[in-house]
Amino acid sequence: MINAGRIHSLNQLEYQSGSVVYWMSRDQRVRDNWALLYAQNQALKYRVPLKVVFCRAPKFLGARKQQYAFMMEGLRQVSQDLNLLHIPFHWLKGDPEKEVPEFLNRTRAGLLVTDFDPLKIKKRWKEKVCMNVSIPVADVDTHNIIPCRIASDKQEYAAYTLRPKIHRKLYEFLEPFPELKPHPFSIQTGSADQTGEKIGTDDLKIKETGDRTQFFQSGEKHAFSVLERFIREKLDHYSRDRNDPAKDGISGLSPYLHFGQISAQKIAIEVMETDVNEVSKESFLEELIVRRELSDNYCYYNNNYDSFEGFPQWARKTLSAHRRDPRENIYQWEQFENAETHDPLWNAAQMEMVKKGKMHGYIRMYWAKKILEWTSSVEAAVETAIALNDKYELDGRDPNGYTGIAWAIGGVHDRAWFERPVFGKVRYMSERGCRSKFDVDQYIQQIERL
Ligand code: FAD
Ligand code: FO1
Repeated sequence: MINAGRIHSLNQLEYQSGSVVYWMSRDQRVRDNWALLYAQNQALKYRVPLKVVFCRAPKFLGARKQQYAFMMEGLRQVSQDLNLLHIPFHWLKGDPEKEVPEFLNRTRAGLLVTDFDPLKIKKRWKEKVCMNVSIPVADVDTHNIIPCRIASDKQEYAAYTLRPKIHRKLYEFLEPFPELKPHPFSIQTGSADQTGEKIGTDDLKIKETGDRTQFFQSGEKHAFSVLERFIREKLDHYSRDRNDPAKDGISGLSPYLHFGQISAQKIAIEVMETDVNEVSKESFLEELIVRRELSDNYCYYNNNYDSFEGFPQWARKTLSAHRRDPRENIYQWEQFENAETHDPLWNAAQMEMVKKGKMHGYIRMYWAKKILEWTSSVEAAVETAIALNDKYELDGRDPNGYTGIAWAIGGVHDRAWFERPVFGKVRYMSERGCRSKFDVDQYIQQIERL
């Protein structure tokens, strides 16, 4: 059975008749997907067909071909796996606010299920869809282990205020996933939506060469092989190596988690079952569960998650007091994008993101903080960091990114430190500090060799 805490009605309408549709968006997977499981259990209850629909929006938050190519490859595998279970997968293309209601009304659907997402753009999409359909709509939080709305009913101050709330409810929600069943009620042949227009990636003009990252292979099956390799080869020394960009010590799971190709809950269950040393397990689960759910909490409860206004009062005050401090260097967009600053470490981080599509987690903190140091205003820094992050990161356009940037530049979920120019009391990071933590020259050489 599905824990009712995961299901959230978006309108007060009752089911009358018609098929059940799961509008897949954030959680692009067949296995371990509570939204899909809930949609099937409603379709079985009403003895009606179950359909899955995905609407490809143009230019989603600055996404480029690489990210679309990765996503579409994963969705192609999803559509194949669903067809094996007699669950048709429909591609829509265009503005979801228009295309989704049109699909539901045309096919006379009776119930819409979608997946929880704290981003403003998704809240807007769902509001508009609800205004244009007259059927019950529910969203299911299948991205978080503890559903975001259940973990906390307000914006949390820091990890230490959310952690106890998470740990108190973890065992209630950390349940194993039931299997999805082959669906017994299928649509009559020739009915209105049999067409289910097939959209490949041809209209995105994705070239096999430059437009696909060769560092990450997309899809649910590959996501599991990345997890298995992480558990087998890296988890044991994760707490020792996770902050060393010169080592390959982190999981590499974020692109798969971002596109929902693997469930964080499944990862947590698999990791907990291993007999790896407790310190590394705890350190990984802290990132996977507490830090990640803290990002959803920040974006869900703070509409200014992507701007200076979202920062805590103390940070806005101290950063404003230092607005007029002279900046030693000021760089323009092209100099950042092309990694042409005076700092070889920063340039290497930027090049890692551009070449691999994924910058090492530790260096993202340094990378963002230097953008604050080398732009003319805090607002320009936030805008530049978000734009670069969402343009080049495979795992970009994600609550973790907006929150990570707000942490680095605006002290969100952090505390005040000793005051200094430009940063005020926001935590500072220096190249010297990095040199005391890891082999900076080795990292730079590795990136140059990419
Ligand atoms: P691992 O260390 O193996 O972590 C496993 C998972 O735990 C990650 O996939 C992620 O889901 C979660 N996690 C780890 N660290 C964090 C964190 N600090 N905050 C929230 N969740 C975390 N993450 C993104 O997914 N997309 C982004 O666009 C993004 N931008 C960031 C920008 C800045 C300035 C900062 C400081 C952090 C950003 N992060 C972002 C968070 C973190 O750096 C990445 O999630 C992590 O590096 C992904 O690599 P991994 O899965 O190999 O990491
Ligand atoms: N979700 C959609 O429903 N439709 C899209 O066309 C779409 C494109 C897209 C491109 C890049 C990317 O990183 C994410 C994209 N997503 C899309 C949303 C994604 O699945 C996540 O829901 C959010 O980015 C994070 O919450």
